[in-house]
Amino acid sequence: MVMKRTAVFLVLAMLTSWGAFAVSYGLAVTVEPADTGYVQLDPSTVCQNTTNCGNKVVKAVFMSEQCALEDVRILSPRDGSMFKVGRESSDLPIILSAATNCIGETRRVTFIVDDGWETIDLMPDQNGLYTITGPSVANLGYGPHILRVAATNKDQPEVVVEDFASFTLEAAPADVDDDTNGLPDNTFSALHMDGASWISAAVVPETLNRRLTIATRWEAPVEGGPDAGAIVLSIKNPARPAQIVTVSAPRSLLKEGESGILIVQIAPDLPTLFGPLESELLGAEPSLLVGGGQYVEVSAIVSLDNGQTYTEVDSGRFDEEPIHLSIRGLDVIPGSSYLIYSHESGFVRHPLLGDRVVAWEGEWNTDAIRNLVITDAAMEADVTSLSVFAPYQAPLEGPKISLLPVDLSTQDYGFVTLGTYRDETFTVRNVGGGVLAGTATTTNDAFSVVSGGVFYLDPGEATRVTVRFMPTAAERYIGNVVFTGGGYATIYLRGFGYRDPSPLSCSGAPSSGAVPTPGHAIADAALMALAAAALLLLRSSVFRARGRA
Ligand SMILES: [Ca+2]
Repeated sequence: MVMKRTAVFLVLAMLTSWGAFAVSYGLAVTVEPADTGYVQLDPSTVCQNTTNCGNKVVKAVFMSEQCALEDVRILSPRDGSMFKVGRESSDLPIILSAATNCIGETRRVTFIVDDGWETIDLMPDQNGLYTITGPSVANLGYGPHILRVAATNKDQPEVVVEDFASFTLEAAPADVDDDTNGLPDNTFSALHMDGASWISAAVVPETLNRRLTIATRWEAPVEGGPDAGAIVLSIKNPARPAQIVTVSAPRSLLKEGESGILIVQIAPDLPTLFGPLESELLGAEPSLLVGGGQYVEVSAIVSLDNGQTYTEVDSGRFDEEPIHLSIRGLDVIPGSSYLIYSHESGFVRHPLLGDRVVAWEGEWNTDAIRNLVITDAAMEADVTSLSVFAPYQAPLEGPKISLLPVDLSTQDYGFVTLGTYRDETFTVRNVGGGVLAGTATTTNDAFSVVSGGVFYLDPGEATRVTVRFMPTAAERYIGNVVFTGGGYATIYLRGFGYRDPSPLSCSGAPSSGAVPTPGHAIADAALMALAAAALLLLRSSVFRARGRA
């Protein structure tokens, strides 16, 4: 409830002194209605000792309306939630969120789970949302649980408002996510009612990192029905304890008769989020990821027939009612230059593979980001288009070259049979701003740049440079590969030429004739072509992603 600010009367007092005598005039302040605000003296320290007041004019300043703390709402897990937990995800913590009606005047919010676990949050986000990490699924155990929340007002007298929510944890059968991509293969049928939620931590085989997913279903608000507040999803990687990503969406995003599911996925890198092949479609990253940053994919799907058919929520709805994104646990300094970028991605439903999130071609941009706020270790913004989001350092002024991995200083080619060769590939990245125009050259003829020797890199863009070692004598070779443009980088190269007594026994081709082509390269190319064809098939059978706002 918002109290009406009315009046502050009599805001002046005069304090005088003559020599050793002091006279003070008392202050009389009335705030109406009573208890809706408070008053401070300015300067606040004046005349605490009436013998040392001097000639001073003191004014009383109306500081703020005092919010009457009447309401604390548990937003996650919502009352009645049923969590389905994907396989191998039992170490995921349950994230607890609550909000009060007194944004900015709530002193603390205390969360208690099953009367045996308790913690306090003192740091709400910009929307007044208190979010903390609760016990893990394994700690809680499957079955029903009770969450209690208490909030305390900033000003005296302290008021505690309590609220309760019950929620249930359930191990999802393996066939709910048959393809193990971390999403239910049919999200609506897995989450069949309001408040049903999904969490999983799928290991991506190609990167061995975990793609964390949380999703929850909600129904459109009903005329005259209870307003259950925002839909809030928070997720945290147990391996990165400080980092919590929270996404909150207004319940009214859905129109009459609609059911919706909000989905948040996070990963430490793009190949983990989208898969190695899909992530190649994304445009070059604009800058370096902020330390402690993660990639956050947000999707919202909607159905008018209880999940029989569904599409993504039309992006135009977020213009009116943006979604709030908070990324905590970042190495940021308040007031410094950081940006949240987004890049198009989409939610698709494949008849064989099931529900999945895919990357689209495009560019990273800041078009969908509004009201970016950088606070201690956190970045928050309202977003008007759903896609993948990431926190970046502001691009540097000039181009700057960097090698990946950054600690690579020596490449040892080992023993290479005469007449054959060995290739090694290095990644060069522009970690500055502006275009980096550069070259890669070698200092010994036994080493040669066979691809990527000239590069033009936009900020954040990377390229691969392949250097071949092809010895001509049975001896030791040393050299360097030197990268120029946006500074200078070099890698020390070494290798041995080896005279094989039986020239056909090993990895290489005969020395005469065409340039040898290792057989596995052909196999790789065939696999890539197959994968690309599968991707095209996938794309042709899905609905198209949302446009940018
Ligand atoms: Ca799946």
